[in-house]
Amino acid sequence: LTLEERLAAYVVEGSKEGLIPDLELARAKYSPLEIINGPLMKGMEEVGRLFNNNELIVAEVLQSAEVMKASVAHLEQFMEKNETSVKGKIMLATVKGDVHDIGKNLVEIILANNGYQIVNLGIKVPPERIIESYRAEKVDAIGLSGLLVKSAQQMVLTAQDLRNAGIDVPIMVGGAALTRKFTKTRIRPEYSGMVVYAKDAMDGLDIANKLMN
Ligand code: B1M
Repeated sequence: LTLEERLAAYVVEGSKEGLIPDLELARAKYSPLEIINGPLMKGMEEVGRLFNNNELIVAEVLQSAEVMKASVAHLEQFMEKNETSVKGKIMLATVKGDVHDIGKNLVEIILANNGYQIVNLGIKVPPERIIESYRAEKVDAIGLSGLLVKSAQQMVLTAQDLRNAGIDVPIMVGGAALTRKFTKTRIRPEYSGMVVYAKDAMDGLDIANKLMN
């Protein structure tokens, strides 16, 4: 197998044996984000496909997630950091009913490395907790993540609850089940502030930079 194929295979097979040395080899050729968005994401897509075909069980997908998390944790130290002054404070949450957090945590790393203070509320976060934390933390924007189809609908409900609580700071939404169109036609009309769709973590950073300007 080529180096790239091996990296994808660690994720698919949920195996960490040899992972770090291969990540180090990859670092000679690619930036940390290129490694994550390239071969590692390719492995995750394959995991999603196999899982969908009932060729993997949840316990196996969990091991794949562990490999992805270990890779991101290793690569994080080599990511570019632009520590200027604090550009803003952003809250992140995976919406109620959803446990997927690898994407959200990647967004946290990228934003934190680029001057943002992050309040990460974790997974399965109900709207009440977002509202409560917003009041305590006074963040400049709220980021919602969700990978399940039902999470897109949960974002609509969350936006409604935030609006009803009188909150109107910009909301950034992202995650696999979401689209720009759904964001525009279904979430935006339910909120009084801005609602922006981010397709990946770098897009999230671009959006945050625009919002804070
Ligand atoms: Co689950 N899962 N999972 N899963 N899982 C998916 C999402 C699924 C598509 C797999 C499939 O069937 N093909 C499917 C959803 C189906 C649907 O709703 N249409 C699915 C399912 C069904 C489930 C369960 C219901 C399975 C079960 O129990 N029977 C269950 C759900 C439990 C729940 O949430 N209540 C479940 C559980 C799990 C694990 C726990 C085993 C594990 C998660 C571990 C964890 O996160 N700690 C897991 C995994 C790993 C996946 C797949 C394989 C990979 C997700 C991932 O981490 N990708 C996934 C299939 C897939 O996506 N290919 C799948 C890598 C990550 C970096 O990408 O999160 O997309 P992603 O983030 C991207 C962008 O989306 C964006 O930036 C990131 C990249 O830069 N982004 C944002 C994300 N959030 C953002 C927020 C932003 C901005 C950008 O601003 C705020």
